Amino acid sequence: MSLREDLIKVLELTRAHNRWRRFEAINLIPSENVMSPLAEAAYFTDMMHRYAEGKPRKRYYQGLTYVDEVELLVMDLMSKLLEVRFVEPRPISGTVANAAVFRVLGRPGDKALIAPVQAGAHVSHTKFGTLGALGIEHIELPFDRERWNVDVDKAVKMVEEVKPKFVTLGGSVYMFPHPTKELANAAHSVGAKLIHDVAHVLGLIAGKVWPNPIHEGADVATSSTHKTFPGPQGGIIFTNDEELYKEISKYIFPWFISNHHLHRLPATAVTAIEMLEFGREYAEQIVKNAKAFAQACVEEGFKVPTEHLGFTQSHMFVIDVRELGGGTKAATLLEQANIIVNKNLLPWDPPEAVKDPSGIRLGTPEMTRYGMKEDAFKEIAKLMREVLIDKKDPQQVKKKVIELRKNYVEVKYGYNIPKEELEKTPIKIPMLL
Ligand code: DSN
Repeated sequence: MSLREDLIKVLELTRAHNRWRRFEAINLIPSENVMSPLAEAAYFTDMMHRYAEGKPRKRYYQGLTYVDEVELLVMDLMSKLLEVRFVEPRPISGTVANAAVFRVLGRPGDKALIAPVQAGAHVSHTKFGTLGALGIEHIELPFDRERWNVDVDKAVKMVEEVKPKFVTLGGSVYMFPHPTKELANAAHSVGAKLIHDVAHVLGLIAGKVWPNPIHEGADVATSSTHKTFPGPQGGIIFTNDEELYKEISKYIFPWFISNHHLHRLPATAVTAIEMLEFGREYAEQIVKNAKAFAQACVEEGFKVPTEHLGFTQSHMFVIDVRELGGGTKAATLLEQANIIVNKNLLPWDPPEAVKDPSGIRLGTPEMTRYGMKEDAFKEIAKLMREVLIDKKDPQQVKKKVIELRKNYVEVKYGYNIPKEELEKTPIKIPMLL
């Protein structure tokens, strides 16, 4: 192919992606979301080309007059939103946030207790990921399958016996709040720290529909900024512990980042302001939608293993699809019908089942952001039944999915670009559609 043909191809692939994911597909991946038009405009700035090592007003680079002020605003707005004293906004992802905290609190050979992998601990919490790369040993906390949560009594005993350097809660399959208070007390009694990774539920915490672990005794929380909190992809650390904050801030640069991808900052600030204004309404609707969607899935004939617990208190739930051919087949067929979900390990799966696990994981944040309410999610449950239970041709169901999606293309609970901003901007860069 000529360079010209390559150029046309890359632009066409990008267009095809944008059209598919913005206008034609229903995205149910619980770790994804979309920014508002104003946050997107604030993301696409010259800051993406600049460097800023160090902290605001104490940089190793010049040219950061405005970046410094924006970064300070992000810290201030996120502190207000999360009702904490200290926010470190420089990690470029949740995994980098975890790496920095794990490294400050642990050394090679130390032990950490984590939520069980099959029950949703993030790979960065484990010996297979960041914790392992730091040489820290992972030991899984006992899990109560009936309650779909960490088994508190056994976990407290384990903390007292193992005496780890830290305990990590939170994860990626996260329907019910983990027992932060009890494990913080246990950790503190043996001189350990409690880290809570709230990546999945940051927007729910901001909207006051999920407990804030820092208010429940966790020493430090880590997160990404693009799941239920609908900001740009990035990471964040927050705490009320001044000493710990200073230690983390001292080491995150140069240990884990040099530049921290500055174009994230204005978009994160816009999203924080949106969440201060609309966050409660948005978070409440996310959870209402998740409960109604899970209930509708059961009514359509799917197995939701947390039905006896009221399905979920968060933005997500899982379906056991073993009898429908397994997670890989189910997720593939749904994708052919333009319904995007994850395949996911369920608690009884061995780790090697990761390529074809028992479950699929579904979440409501993105489609709620596009304005879907409970009735729309009931429609989605019906369309999923047509594909997976009635075994209809996914290509036929896809037509109905596209029709449904047409009604939900504008981002709600966020800001549009004000007309006067559009008129005064000298740079006009449309998304390729
Ligand atoms: N947390 C992962 C997920 O839940 O999809 C992404 O890092």
